[in-house]
Amino acid sequence: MRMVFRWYGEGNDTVTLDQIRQIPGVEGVVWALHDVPAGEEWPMDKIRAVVDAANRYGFHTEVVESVNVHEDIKLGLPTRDKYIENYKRTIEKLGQVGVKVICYNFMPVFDWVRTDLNRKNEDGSTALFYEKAKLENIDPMELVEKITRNSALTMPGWEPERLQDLSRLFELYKGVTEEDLWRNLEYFLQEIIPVAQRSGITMAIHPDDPPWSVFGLPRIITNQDNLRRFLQLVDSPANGVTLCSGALGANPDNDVIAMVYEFADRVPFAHIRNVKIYENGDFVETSHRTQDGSLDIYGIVKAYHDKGYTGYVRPDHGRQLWGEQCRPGYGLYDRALGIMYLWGIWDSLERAKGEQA
Ligand code: CS2
Ligand code: MN
Repeated sequence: MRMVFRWYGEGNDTVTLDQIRQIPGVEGVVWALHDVPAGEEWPMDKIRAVVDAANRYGFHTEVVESVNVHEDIKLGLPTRDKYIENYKRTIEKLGQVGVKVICYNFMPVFDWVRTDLNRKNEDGSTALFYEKAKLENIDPMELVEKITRNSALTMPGWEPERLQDLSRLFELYKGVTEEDLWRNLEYFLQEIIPVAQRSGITMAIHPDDPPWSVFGLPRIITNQDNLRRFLQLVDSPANGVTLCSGALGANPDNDVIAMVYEFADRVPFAHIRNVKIYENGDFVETSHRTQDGSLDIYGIVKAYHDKGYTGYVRPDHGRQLWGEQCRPGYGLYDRALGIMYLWGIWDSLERAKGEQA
């Protein structure tokens, strides 16, 4: 596995490249132009500025997360074609600077959804929390206000321009079924995958987080059967998945280990983190260790190892520890601890394999 670390860019992250450099075994940063609205073409000078900044610290910039998809594409509106053209131009430019993987998602309106960004754990740390009953009873607008109020830095997926239009978007999604969303996704893939392939890039869709419908909006990248269907929509090596254990694993019916065994060859990028699921359907993000949550992180890493995985891996979200002031989920400490746990498992498996041989 090739370890990478999400970095939001100069002035947009409390974590610096200088700090990331001190985490063992991190070879690259996962980045994006967070200030370019979804649908617009990424300007080359801004792309180069991030690449240069990362390179100065010895990091590569081969993984981008995310190039966001404009809602008109997900809705299948006639205006989608101009946004798809912009998306293609961005893919080509990223190919020119050596990007290998582009992570994106196809969730209507919202990206990830939680009800609490600073849930206090017993040990005094805080974490992202999803309270099922609360989500079912909260008005989406209220949730947006709460989420944006609780984070000084913009949360990915909760960019103001994406959300200012909320009621209009909900209106547009009325009557859009899961099958409509599948059709719109297929249309998008048929357009962009050949461009990605020519550019030396694998597109890697991020699963829906949580992997079920929220606020009555359709969601389709939610389970093993749907991932299989997704990969067959355009059966090309340039059409892949960002297998996010924490997103998929929030549904106890999802067997993430089985998904790794089935799809590893089409997973250029893996997010590995743990969640603790409660009986009432709530879940909280925990430290990476298997014992600390509901997911068998050891088993997941072993599955990648068994498959001879050579793709990129990042610890996903972490808790906020030791009073760290940071973007919720994206502090330095817990993600660094997560990396060391993942390396611990990986190195032990490597050593054991060497001894057997
Ligand atoms: C998620 C998403 O993995 C994550 O960090 O919280 O924000 C993810 O970045 C997007 O869904 C990918 O497009
Ligand atoms: Mn993820």
